[in-house]
Amino acid sequence: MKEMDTKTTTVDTTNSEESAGLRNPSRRKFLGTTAAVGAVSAAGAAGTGALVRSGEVQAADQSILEKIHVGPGDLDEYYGFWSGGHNGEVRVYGVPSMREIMRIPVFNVCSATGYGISNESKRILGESSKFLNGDAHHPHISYTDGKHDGRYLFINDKANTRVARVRLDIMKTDKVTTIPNAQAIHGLRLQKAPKTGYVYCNGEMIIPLPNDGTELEDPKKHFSVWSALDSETMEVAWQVLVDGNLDNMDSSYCGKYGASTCYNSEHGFTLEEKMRAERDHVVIFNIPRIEEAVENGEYMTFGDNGVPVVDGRKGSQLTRYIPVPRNPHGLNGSTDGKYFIANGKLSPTVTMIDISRLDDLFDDKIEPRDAVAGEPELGLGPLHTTFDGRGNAYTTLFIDSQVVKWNMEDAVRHFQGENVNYIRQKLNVHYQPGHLKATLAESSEADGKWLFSLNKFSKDRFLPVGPLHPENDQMIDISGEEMKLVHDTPTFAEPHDCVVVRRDQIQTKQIWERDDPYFAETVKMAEEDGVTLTRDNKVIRDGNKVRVYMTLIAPEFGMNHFRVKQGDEVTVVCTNLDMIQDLTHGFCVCDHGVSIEVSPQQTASVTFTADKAGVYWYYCNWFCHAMHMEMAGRMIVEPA
Ligand code: RUQ
Ligand code: CUA
Ligand code: CA
Repeated sequence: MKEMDTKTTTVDTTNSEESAGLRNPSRRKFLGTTAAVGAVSAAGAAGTGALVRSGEVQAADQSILEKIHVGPGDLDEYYGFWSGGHNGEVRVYGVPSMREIMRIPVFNVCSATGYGISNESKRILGESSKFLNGDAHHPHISYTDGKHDGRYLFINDKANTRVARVRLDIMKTDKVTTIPNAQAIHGLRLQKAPKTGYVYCNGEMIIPLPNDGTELEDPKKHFSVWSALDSETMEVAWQVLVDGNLDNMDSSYCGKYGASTCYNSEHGFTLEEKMRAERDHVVIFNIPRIEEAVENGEYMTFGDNGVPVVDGRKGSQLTRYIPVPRNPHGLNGSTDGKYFIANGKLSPTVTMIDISRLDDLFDDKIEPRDAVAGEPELGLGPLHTTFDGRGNAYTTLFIDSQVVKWNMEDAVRHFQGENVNYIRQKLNVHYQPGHLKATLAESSEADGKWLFSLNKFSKDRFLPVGPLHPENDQMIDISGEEMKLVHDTPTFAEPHDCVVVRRDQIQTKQIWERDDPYFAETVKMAEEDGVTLTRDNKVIRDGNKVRVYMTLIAPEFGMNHFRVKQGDEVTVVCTNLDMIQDLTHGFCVCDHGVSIEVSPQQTASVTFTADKAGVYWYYCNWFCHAMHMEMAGRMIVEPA
């Protein structure tokens, strides 16, 4: 097996021939050019791209430009949900225009909406609201029968070991769970059928369990766990202890299996140790067997979190370990429900695991490697794979800076010894792609229209902005025989992954409903204070705690001033009485770090200390009316 020089993964691999072509200042980027590549049917199955890297620049054809142009006032065909990487948020794009429509704060603090500042968001973040950072990687949308149902989006936080749920009807994060017995949640996927009951997620870093200081050095005593959360309560239902770590994962459309790559079967602590073995593995999880073991009480617990942990280490009847070439990364389930595809990273191959053979594997009728249906060689640094619903797969080649289109059935035939070429085309991307995703390619409805290559480096593709460069998400037309590069979108802080669904699959509310659970706790507090939020403007003192209830109607606050004493803990509860869509107000107090969004019919609250005597203006910070600037009032703080 050909192995790449691992050093090159961290070294810039400038495609000089492309750079030369791309530095032409008169080039009209958007309207213009495709680093097009000819068809590669002539390329050998093992070809790594030399044949097709012409670097030739062609004018994109007019019909594609018409397809991606969404005129003023027109709406996009798809919603795209992009992870915001270590900026910690989710971004909503319109596809194909690639216009950013909204940002949904998840693991970050948002100055505009007050997420991480308001009491409602702090309740959602719980204990973890003390963290100001997050690292969001994998956004996934809930399912009914293998199709997206638009209820929820779930996403992981690698940095602070969390999983969050976003309600798609209001596009707000409504639950955040910190995962115990794990460190760094990475791969995350959902149960696909009959309905998303479980949210599955991977613990990436190996740790001693319990991680309480009693064990610090022995690598054989470091493990990771695979977790299943209940998607409704967002509580951890159970975990599976495994050998090695877990990287990326997917679940089968039949609902029975989960599969996860492991790049550190060695239990290594250092880079060298993690690369020592020729092969690592994919762990297959048998979900019915795991549920049965939990049911029968065959589990352990660690520390005082009480989460049942079943033993899925090598030799367990709950898991199988399928050896795959060195340090695999992405794991993608094909949309026809047939294969789990593990992407080789340090190997130029991807490994196709035949899901229909997994029953036999668990019944010990076949050996682990007998479940492999194909292992096509695609090029250097395969990281992730996506699908067009027409039998083709598309894999990113990080080192080669290419997306390779290949045919799954031809790859299987080749594996069986037939002399067929499974590679269809290699397209240069700019540069070093990680994830890629085609429209609807995480569901049984993959439609093979657009593909996004999420490239880690952008180098010369955009106006320079200093040493920190944006990433480059490239849009590729895959509707025809040939992939065609049509658009570059700069993105901030490494959006690891995205999911693109039809617009009819998402239904949102235009204004809040008064009985929304998002602010139910705050409504309860008001009731206890005898306050009717939609009517009253009132200050309630309770020792040194002061609660200020205020209504907002454009362009006025219900109170043009309120009085507190220096040192008081002040809670301001704002209720927007406007009923018109788009009429959001804000509540911002000068010099107190206080800012919250109050959308139509929403109640939002914030608590802070009035620690300085004096006059402090509060104002509406969301432009709402011709008299928006005048929408302000005074907080009068009497000296202590
Ligand atoms: S990972 S570049 Cu965090 Cu999804 Cu693969
Ligand atoms: Cu209310 Cu601006
Ligand atoms: Ca390894």
